[in-house]
Amino acid sequence: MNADVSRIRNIAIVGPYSSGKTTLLESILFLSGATTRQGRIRDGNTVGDSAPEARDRSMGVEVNAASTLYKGVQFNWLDCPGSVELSAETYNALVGVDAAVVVCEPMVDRAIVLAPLFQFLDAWQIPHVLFINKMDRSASPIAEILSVLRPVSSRPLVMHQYPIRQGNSPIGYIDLVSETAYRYHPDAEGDDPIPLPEGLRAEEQAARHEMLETLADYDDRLLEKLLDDIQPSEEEIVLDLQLELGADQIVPVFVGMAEQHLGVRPLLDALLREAPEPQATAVQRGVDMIAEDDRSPIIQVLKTLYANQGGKLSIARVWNGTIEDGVSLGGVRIGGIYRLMGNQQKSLTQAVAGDIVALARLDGVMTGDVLAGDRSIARDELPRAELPAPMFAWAIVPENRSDEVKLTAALGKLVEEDPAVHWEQHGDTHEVILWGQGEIHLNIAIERLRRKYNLPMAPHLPQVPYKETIRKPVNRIHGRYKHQTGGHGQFGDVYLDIQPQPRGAGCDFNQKIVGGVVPKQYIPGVESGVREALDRGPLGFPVVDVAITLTDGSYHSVDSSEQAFKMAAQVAMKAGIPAAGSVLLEPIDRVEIAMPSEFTAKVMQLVTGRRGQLMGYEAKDGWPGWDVMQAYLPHAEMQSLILELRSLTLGVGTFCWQHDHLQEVPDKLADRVLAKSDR
Ligand SMILES: Nc1nc2c(ncn2[C@@H]2O[C@H](COP(=O)(O)OP(=O)(O)O)[C@@H](O)[C@H]2O)c(=O)[nH]1
Ligand SMILES: [Mg+2]
Repeated sequence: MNADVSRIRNIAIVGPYSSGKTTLLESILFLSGATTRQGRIRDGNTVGDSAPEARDRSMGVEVNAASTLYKGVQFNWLDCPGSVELSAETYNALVGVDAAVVVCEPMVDRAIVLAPLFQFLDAWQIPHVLFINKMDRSASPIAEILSVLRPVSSRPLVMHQYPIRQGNSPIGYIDLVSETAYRYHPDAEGDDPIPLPEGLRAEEQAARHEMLETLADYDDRLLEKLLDDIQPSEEEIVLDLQLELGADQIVPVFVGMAEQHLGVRPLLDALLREAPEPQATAVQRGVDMIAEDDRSPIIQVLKTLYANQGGKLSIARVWNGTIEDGVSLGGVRIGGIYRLMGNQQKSLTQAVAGDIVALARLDGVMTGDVLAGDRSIARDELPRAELPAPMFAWAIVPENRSDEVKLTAALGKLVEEDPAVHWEQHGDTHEVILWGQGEIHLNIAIERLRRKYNLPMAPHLPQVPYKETIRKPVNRIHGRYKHQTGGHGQFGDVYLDIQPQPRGAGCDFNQKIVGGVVPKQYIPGVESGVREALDRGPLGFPVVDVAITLTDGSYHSVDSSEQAFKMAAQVAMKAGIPAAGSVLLEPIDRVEIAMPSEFTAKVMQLVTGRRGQLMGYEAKDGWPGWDVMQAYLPHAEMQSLILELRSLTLGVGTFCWQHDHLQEVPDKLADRVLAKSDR
């Protein structure tokens, strides 16, 4: 094992949109000397969020990587986007870190927005601390802030610091481990120790006692000491914090104001002391770096991006071994190793196990992929984050017709950069459909297509793939095709019975010809005429669930042909299907909606208001305080469901769906659909 590994920490900065993650990273880079001036979100000059899509929105749209050296330890930071629509980007990155800093605001009314993130971190047992930022924005006592945050985390929150305020302004903190009080002093090498404020002694004691009791829940020796009223030493407490954070048993809590660099240094110092080393994570993921005999390299891609000049970069965690520039992994040659600082790159000759670096030109390699030694790309060798189910779609058309040929290649690269985007060409409507997590997500995708691949796109809601069928049987529908052109004529003549079939039965073609009135060799012509007519019924949509039987007909010994019988069948279908009473069918999806239970009643109204059929709801397994609802919803009503669901649920409601069946569209609505349809 490389000796350097213990000098590396890989830390993700995660949390809700606008909680201050990018500002925190900016402060960290400044305080550790990696940058000489602090960028500001509002000035658009931060190291993170450098992509135009991010600057335009003052919002992270993708993972930003930056590295610093702090007190001799190299920190690799991944600043992850907070928008729920971009969670896949965040989750893919979290897979490769050793710990996460969850940044949140001291909000007392929106704590629930942290729930999905905590769920992911705990499912993956990723050690994480909580940094309550923007302490200048809240006058609520820390105990009140914590009391709303606690129910959202399945792991106990352990106060590491107790804030000191003057009026409403935070001016310092008490470190509960050493019981030392500090006044913030961001410009110096550290904060200034001050005497413990007398007025806070009782609160400090209570908070410390609570911290120790929580730590003792996972440490019997500490528990015995507490029972015997023996004070544990500072080293013992630090060791417990380290072990219990490392095992994702507790969530240490810090406070501060990233924009003013307040509370950032103590956070860094605690991470330095208490955050797990890379080796621990590797073991947890099933890679044993300690095995002396196996130093063959294993890497995993956490993020893929195409730089503006078109070069592909894969941000990867080195799980094992040492990689060198130019070597091949999984049959793919590494075309450069870089350390990233926002959009700046520094070239490296090698990277050791435990590091996170950017690798250039890994063709064909996707986010989440594992590359190892001589083996081929392993897609499932190490655990990878599950992609969220697509919830929102746009149909896209190139603004310039001539760009159509470039589209497939560009969409391929787009999906490489963002595996949460899917695209398909719809079988019925032939539209190119982009699937994703919502409007923000797809807008970013469309801006990337425009900016990186010079493909301006016009998006619109996709057509609903309606179908049509018939209501009643009609028999002996006659179709005759007779044509005389020059010498050789054409003649076909058929009688068809047309019958409705149960939903889902599909379309059948049969024949009951007796005595060869339609010769065998012409029957395939009849069938193909019938099938072509079914592709597009009188309402303009594919016809489903009908049975067509060829019962009778006649032929001409010279003029008949397969083609003529095909035409005759089409004549019969054209008359027969409308006579059988055409009806419009719409796709109905089975949906499963998850939301905090305080919103369940509202979501129920949303579903019934959208012609949904509610099947019921129950507590969501493993998600305290959440419900999951089952319902059937018309696909037409699903198109913007996620937008309303989010606005009802502070953004955290989600759903997954699958097509279930087709159902008749109510008459009034059908009239409206048909009036709008340009078919
Ligand atoms: N009042 C206050 N504002 C802050 C603080 N930290 C960050 N902000 C502001 O909060 C906004 C969102 O910050 P940003 O770092 O982009 O959040 P992110 O979306 O989590 O990356 C920006 O306008 C910051 O200037 C803080 O400590 N106090
Ligand atoms: Mg950000």
